[in-house]
Amino acid sequence: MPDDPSDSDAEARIVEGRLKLRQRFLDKMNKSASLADPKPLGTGAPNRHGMPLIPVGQTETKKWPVLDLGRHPQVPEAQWKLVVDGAVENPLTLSWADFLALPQVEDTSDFHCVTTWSKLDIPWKGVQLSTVIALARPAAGATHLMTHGYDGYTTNLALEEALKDDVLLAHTVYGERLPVEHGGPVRVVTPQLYAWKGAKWIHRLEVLTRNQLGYWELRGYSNTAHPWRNDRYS
Ligand SMILES: Nc1nc2c(c(=O)[nH]1)N[C@H]1C(S)=C(S)[C@@H](COP(=O)(O)O)O[C@H]1N2
Ligand SMILES: [Mo]
Repeated sequence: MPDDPSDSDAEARIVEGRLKLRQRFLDKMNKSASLADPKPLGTGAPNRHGMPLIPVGQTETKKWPVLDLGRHPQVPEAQWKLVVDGAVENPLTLSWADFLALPQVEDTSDFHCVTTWSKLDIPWKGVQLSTVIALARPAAGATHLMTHGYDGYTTNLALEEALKDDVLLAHTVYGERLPVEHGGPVRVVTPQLYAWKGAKWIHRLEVLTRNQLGYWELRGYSNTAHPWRNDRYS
């Protein structure tokens, strides 16, 4: 459990834990495709990370389509739980109140769906995924993360992707609570990867010591999912 949020020492420890964990993966992170690709494919002015604004094969949309397996679990905030387990020293389960007591961030980012639409400048609010992973203290051999939704959906992430600053556990969008169809109460967003890497209705973060495939990855979608390499299928 996180400490009392009114305790600023506790908050400082949480922030420090996040930075330390990020440091462990910084080298891999800086070499990852969305930060280090020498020839990113796409069009338009550089985005926040120096990549072309619209990745290759994508078209900007103003609408926000809903894409999922068709089950929209209704999880009231009072019953919502976030489990962090697997290769960690401190497995934990956060309640809604625990989650809201963690340091909150706002971040505006782009959303690239593999079905070729991109929605730009979505204003999210939530908790950095790295904050929650750091609380659980990944074991020395931890390399990947399996994210599980309440609908049974899974998707895998390398930790150097999962720990990026703009990867959020988002509970608010456009100033309102995240609607159920877009994954409320809480979803993952992965702005530097195709959007299927962000599990809606997030329920469990399972830290792994090797890569495992999630729902779409088992069905032929790419493990790495880098939009500026047209990295859609494996
Ligand atoms: N839990 C869960 N998360 C999911 C999915 C899903 O079926 N279940 N679909 C993924 C896919 S394929 C995409 S493109 C995005 C779509 O997010 P949106 O419906 O908010 O546009 O959610 C991703 N996260
Ligand atoms: Mo998708």
